[in-house]
Amino acid sequence: MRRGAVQVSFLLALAFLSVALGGEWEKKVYIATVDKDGVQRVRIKAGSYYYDPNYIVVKRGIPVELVLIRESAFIPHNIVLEMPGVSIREELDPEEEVRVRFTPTETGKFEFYCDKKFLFFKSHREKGMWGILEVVD
Ligand SMILES: [Cu+2]
Repeated sequence: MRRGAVQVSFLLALAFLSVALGGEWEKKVYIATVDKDGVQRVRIKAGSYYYDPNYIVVKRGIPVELVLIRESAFIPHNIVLEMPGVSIREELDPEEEVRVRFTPTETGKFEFYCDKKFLFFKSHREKGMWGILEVVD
């Protein structure tokens, strides 16, 4: 094989590996609306290794309910979210939706993520299992 071809196949292999192993983070935006019961309800799929949506916009001062659905049966996932007045760390369940409720009191962008990690492998967060909750007025 010529040198150029070797380099191209090497790059292709790398690209394939980075997708296969995670590490891709593609922004998936969801702008929450207020349900009839006055709650901003957001359904989030949590899989290996992503949240979908992973960029959520909510309004300040209105209750938020995150409804999390774990897509993977065997790989455990959770959600961690720290923001002023809110401290969440919930394990997710492959059988049942997990609901997390809070009311954002301050505007800003706050990161949520999965803090699972297997042995010496990259953490789920490093593999792309994180997102942003943006609180606006
Ligand atoms: Cu995870």
